[in-house]
Amino acid sequence: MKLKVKQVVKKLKTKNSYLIQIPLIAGGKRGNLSFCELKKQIPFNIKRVYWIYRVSFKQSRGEHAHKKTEQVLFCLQGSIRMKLDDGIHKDNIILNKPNIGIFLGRMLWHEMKNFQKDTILLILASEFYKEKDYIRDYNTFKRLAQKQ
Ligand code: T46
Repeated sequence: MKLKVKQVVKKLKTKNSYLIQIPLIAGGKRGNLSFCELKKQIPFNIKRVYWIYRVSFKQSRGEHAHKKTEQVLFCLQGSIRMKLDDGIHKDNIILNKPNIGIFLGRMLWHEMKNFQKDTILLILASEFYKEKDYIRDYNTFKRLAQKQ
């Protein structure tokens, strides 16, 4: 599924990854509202939604890649640093705006760290949870990534 270019705000160095911008309806005193829709901002059928919260600053999460699952992550509140690695290129970005998401495609080693207090990370995923889809060993990931 190809996204319209205007929603892709920034391509990243790592393969299979980019930042997307979703609408932000600023309501003044009423506050803000953002949304995303299938095919417009989300390039896959969403099978699963999960969220990560109450993570301490010193704790790293992720540190794996997915064989098949594609995901879009939104930092709804707070801030995190995301480190991406496709086996050749690396990216290191801060995610801290509720209307900016990051698309993570297949075979992308990712780590989330530096969770600020009260950070809430929302993730939309293309597949149901299956541990077999994870590559949790970095050397195995490197070997498989180089074959791609
Ligand atoms: C990812 C990053 C961004 C489930 O049972 N169902 C689920 O849908 C998920 C996501 C996890 N789990 C279980 C598996 C583990 O026993 O919850 C436990 C913690 O998962 P994990 O250590 O993989 O969490 P993170 O934060 O390292 O990674 C998560 C996702 O698992 C992963 O797919 O890409 O967030």
